[in-house]
Amino acid sequence: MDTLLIHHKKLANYINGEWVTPDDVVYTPVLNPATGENIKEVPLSPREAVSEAAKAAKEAQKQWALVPAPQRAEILYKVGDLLKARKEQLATILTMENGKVLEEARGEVQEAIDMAFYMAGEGRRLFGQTTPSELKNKFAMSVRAPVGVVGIITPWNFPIAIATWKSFPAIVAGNTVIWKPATETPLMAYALATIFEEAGLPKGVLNVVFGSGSTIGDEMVENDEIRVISFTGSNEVGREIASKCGHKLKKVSLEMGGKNAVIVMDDADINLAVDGIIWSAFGTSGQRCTACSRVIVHEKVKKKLEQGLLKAMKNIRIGNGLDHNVKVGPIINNTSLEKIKGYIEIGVQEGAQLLTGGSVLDEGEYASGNFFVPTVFTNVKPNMRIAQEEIFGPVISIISVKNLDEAIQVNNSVSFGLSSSIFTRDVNKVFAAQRDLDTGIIYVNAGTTGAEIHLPFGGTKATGNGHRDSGIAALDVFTEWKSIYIDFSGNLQRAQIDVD
Ligand code: UN1
Repeated sequence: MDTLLIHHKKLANYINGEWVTPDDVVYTPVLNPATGENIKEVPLSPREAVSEAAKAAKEAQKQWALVPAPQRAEILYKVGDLLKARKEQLATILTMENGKVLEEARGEVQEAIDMAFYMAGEGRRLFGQTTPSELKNKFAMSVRAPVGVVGIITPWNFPIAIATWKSFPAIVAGNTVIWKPATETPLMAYALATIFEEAGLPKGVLNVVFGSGSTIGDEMVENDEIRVISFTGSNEVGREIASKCGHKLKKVSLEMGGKNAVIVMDDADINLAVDGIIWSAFGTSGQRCTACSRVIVHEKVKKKLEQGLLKAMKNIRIGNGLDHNVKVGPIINNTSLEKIKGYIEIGVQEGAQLLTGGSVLDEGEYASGNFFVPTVFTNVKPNMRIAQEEIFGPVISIISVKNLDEAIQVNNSVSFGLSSSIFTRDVNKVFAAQRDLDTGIIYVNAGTTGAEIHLPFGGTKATGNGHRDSGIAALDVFTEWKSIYIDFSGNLQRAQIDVD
């Protein structure tokens, strides 16, 4: 991989093992969100790039499915080794295109490494089931078969980790992939495709097409060669994809965010809760699907928690994520910054009290980037828009409650259901909470972020459509169950009829 990828200012698509740029294509700049610097140009490809990739992927899939799974997995082991060897370089590039601080960028690359080795292990498992038959001398089993060509659409906030949650299980299971990365963060896509190429992945197994969601995403949904769509992104876009895929009866897996809460009970370790809230609310500048954006606190400890938060927030350094002292990096782009600003106005109008933050930083060292000060609203009512809608920035709303039942009811009173957390020392509350919190991920005595790759990732209600990324559950998205009956009786045995 050339350093900083980058002898060429302009990126190309990766189709059928070739780096190709469509004729007369328009490019859009990739801006470093901390500095505003134009670091690369990415093509806005036409729909035909997807059809071309789909043809190649379909052809390649016939052979790839015949490669024994343990051999397919060998490529993932090599990908894992290469990611590991280049962790620092990849993390630096990630910070430059996405803005997250270097420590977190390293963490994200680590997720990709973990996923490579974890899914490579599946090459020697991919377990099916053997099952007794109703009939004598008859053998029954079910196996996982690849679906075919799969389309993956990934967001800018975890540009390499989320891509690996989807592409690694798809590839080890014998599918071929067309990947549309976010145009804000194409360098991680370029890097991952280059690593796959170096690891010896046959041509056509992974194809990368850069472009806008409305063109590339739409063609991926429409194209009949593509049998599965796996999407992570906004609720609005996810719903549109779901309805189009529904009409075509195309399998679709969606992960679309959250309105995640930390619950702090009156018996909690308040210092620990403060640390958990700060890390999960303001890490990645709040731009995680799993970010904490509500704090549901027992009224008896509300003041103490607020004081703890204010004290801890004094020390948060905001700035360029390449600077080791910085804890909160920039917001991805101006559109997101404006959206966050809009929610501050909404919160104030709704009558919430702004405890700290609420403003843009745009002077001096901050002049060319997109920076927003970590923000706390208090005296928030559960039904206010700031407590219901996903802001995707460093903003939390404190809501006070009288007991655990009310805390759980408030937690569950939003349309999303991704992640939640509870701080308590009471074991009975722990068990009640893990049962009653209506989210796909639950933490006890930790913030709402930090999912590990070998567990299913996803949520309930408007967060998704019942599928999961990551963990073994990801294989359900990228495989079909095939049930196989082998009759060795030599007679015609009729199921349900010839049973003694
Ligand atoms: C996301 O924000 O979409 O659990 C992914 C976490 C990370 C992944 C977040 N491991 O916060």
